[in-house]
Amino acid sequence: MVSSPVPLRTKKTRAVGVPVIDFSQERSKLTELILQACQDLGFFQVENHGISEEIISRVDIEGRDFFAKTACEKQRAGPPTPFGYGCKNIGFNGDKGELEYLLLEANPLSISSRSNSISSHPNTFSGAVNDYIDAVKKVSSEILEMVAEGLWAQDKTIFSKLIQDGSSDSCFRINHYPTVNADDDKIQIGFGEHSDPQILTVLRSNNVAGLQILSGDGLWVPVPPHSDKLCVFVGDAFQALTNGTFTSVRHRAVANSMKPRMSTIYFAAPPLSASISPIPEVVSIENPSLYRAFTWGEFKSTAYSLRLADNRLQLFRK
Ligand code: GA4
Repeated sequence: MVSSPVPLRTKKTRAVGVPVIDFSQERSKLTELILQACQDLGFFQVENHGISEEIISRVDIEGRDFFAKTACEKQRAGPPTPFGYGCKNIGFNGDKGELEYLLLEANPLSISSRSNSISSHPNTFSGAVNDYIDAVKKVSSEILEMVAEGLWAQDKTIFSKLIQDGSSDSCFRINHYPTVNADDDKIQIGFGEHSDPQILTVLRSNNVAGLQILSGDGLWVPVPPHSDKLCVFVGDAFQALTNGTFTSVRHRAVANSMKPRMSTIYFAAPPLSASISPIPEVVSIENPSLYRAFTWGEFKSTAYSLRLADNRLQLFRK
């Protein structure tokens, strides 16, 4: 059952709901609700996701311990080119935000080899991160399989196999937003407005507010911070794979003056060589394919050559 959407008020005083989907409910209903949320907002929260508290708390502890280190110690894991520790600089084209982060390739070998520069207990760090990634990847695959079923795809693994592939280009990020000085006149941006380039993003944060999503009518909607829920975002590649049936959701994180915020984020991506073209079930004479075929590698290089807020998928429209 979907809990009734939490009514929220933005500065424009309009109540907007963020869908919260109970993952423990019956599969056909779950599929329907996920499909609806991907179409309407490109975003939903999941409750009862089944990832154990133990897996979650181990990764939280590793993140907390890392960001508690001195600046000098943290720099040993940087700079993010693109992987490693970064502070304030985002990407390579001048974007900045009030945060520090660890950006890692989501594969066990790469995590293990990096963990020496991140933690004085590298095996504990890599074990915690790899177990978390495994768990969140499983949830992501289930979502992708339900979506494929809901779109009547012949092959229900058509999306999930892209992220399950051993050479998938998925990545993992831990963001830490320290408190900022309160300034009534303007909000301070932790991570600026953007959509994620990948297929699906799964984020979990501590109980500190900051995440906002852009609704279809142009309002920033604050996402209620619940550490026991997962936030799921449709990415640009999913928009292309579904021929625009789903829209990648624009979102941002605003800095909080009261408490530090930490989020752990898994970006589910295909292998670099995978072709991103719409599944046949979403293309017809009435709905011709919107984008020229491209590989994930091609799209990713374009994304990384642009600014955070740019609409990169637009460049691939026919
Ligand atoms: C947004 C989603 C992921 O955090 C990320 C980001 C990446 C980065 O931080 O280096 C990018 C951004 C993200 C999109 C456009 C480019 C690349 C910063 C930037 C300006 C790791 C990703 O894959 O794309």
